[in-house]
Order: sequence, then C-alpha cells, then structure tokens
Amino acid sequence: MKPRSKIQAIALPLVLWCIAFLAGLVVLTGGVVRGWIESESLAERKFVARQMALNGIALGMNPDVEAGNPLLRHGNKETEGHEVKLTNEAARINPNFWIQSGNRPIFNRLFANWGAELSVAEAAIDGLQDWIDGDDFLSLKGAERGEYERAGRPGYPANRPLKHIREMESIMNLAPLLASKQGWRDTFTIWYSGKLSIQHATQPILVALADLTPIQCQSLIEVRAGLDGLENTADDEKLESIEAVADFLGAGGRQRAALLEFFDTSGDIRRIESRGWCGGVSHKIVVIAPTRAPGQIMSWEEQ
Ligand SMILES: [Ca+2]
Ligand SMILES: [Ca+2]
Repeated sequence: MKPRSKIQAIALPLVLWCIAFLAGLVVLTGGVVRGWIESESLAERKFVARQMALNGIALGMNPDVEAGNPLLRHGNKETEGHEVKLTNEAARINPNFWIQSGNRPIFNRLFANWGAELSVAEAAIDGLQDWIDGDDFLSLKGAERGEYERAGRPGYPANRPLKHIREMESIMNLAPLLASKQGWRDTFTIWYSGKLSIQHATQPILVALADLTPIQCQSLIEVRAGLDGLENTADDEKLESIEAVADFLGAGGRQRAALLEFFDTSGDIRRIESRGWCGGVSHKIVVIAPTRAPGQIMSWEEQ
C-alpha cells in the first residue's frame, strides 16, 4: 500500500502542474492569436484606408469634378470614407524659379510678413541662393561648401535646383526661419514655374506679397468665385489682366507694382489632397496634375 500512496502523492502535484501549464498555454496562445487577428485587422484597415484615398484621387483627377462637388466627401472618419481637397499649385512660390530669375524681393516680402528681421531674411535668401546656384561663390550671408564642411556636413550644398520642398529644411540660414513658421510648406512648390496665378492666389500670399488689405482680398476672392460663391468651379470669373485686377481693387503705387511684379493670369495646375479612413486608420495621397491634361501626373506622394 505504501508505494501506491507515494505514487498518488507524486501524481497529484503533477496533475495540478499540468493543468496550470495547459491553462498558461491557452492564455499565451490566446494572446498570440489575438495579436495576429489585430495585426491582420490593422493591415486590412490600412489597405482599405488607402483604397478610400485612391477613390478620392480618381475623383479629384476628373476635370469635371470641381471643388464643392459632394462626391469629394464620402463616409466618415469613424467607419470609412474619403475627403478630397482641391487647390491650385500655381498659387505657390517656386524657389527655383524666383532664385534663378534673380528676384529677392519676393522672399524679402514673404519672410518680413512671417515676422523675420531683415538680416535674418537676407541670410535665409543667401543660403537658398547658394544651395541652388551651381557655383561655389559665397553670397554675403550664405553658405557654400566650406560653411557646410565646417558645420560637419560635407557634400553640401546641392548646387542645383530643389528636387523637393522638404530639401529647404537642410539649407543653412533658411532652416531656422522655416522652423519658426508652422505650415511653411503650403507656401512653396517646385511643380509650377512662373509668376503666381492671381486667379488662385490665397489671402495670406496676397497680403504678404502685394500688401493687400483684408477687404481688398475679400473683394478679389468674391469676384473670382463667381455666382456660386465657390472658387475653382465652372462659373468662376476669369481674370483677364493684372492691370484690370489692380484697377478693380483700387491698387496704386506699391500695391500695384507688387501685383505686376509677382502675379499674372496664367498658371493652372491642380493639387489633389485625398485622405482615406477605415476604422480609425487614415492614409493620405497628394497628387499634382495639370488641370487641362487629364491623366498626366507630375507628382504622387503617399503619407
Ligand atoms: Ca552654390
Ligand atoms: Ca465659382
């Protein structure tokens, strides 16, 4: 009888240990499986959010779909859907174009409007100039190879036109100024070369570059929008000349000169920003495409 009770004495803890081990295994397996399901579900939501954003891009690239079209907003952030913003790239400043045109005042006015001291603005423009021009001649407050090397950044500046607006964050003397201005990227483009379109220019740009008053900006934007009160729709009033715009606004002297220097009536490149959602996950696609050449794409970026 003694050996039997000894076996029983060993068997009970063994059984309990097995139960505990199996219970732990079930909990562990459950956690792993839940993780798999969640990651699968996240991947699926990301996929659907991108599909939603792609739907928005397809709509935005259709020249018959204009700003204000109800199709540009579909569904909601909590479940799934997309939202598309249509703006115009010709309303932005191309640093390559203006530096290569030898025009510093456009940057002076912009940076002054951002609140920069003249010396800070001059250094930023010199930095931009030296980054873009192909030579190694140092501008007064700029930075060429030697300055970047001393700063521990050999191989810079690029000595060529910007390939992406993000590059501006790498430019000595310009970078700190950009860091102080939230949303600075919305001011610039590399996809449209030329004077800014008066048809599409935004109020902050009109104020910064031509010193227009809020009332003048409002009058211009109302006229541009046409009867439906929406910009970038078929009934928009087509502005024929800068002189006519200046006359309409009663702009003389410095305002008129600035309008003529920085703006014209051409330029029309659609910027399509589409955000898709699915179950709390979002995906953004930005496409730049010529408005009058459907199907052509100049830039495609996903975030
Ligand atoms: Ca240079
Ligand atoms: Ca309109």
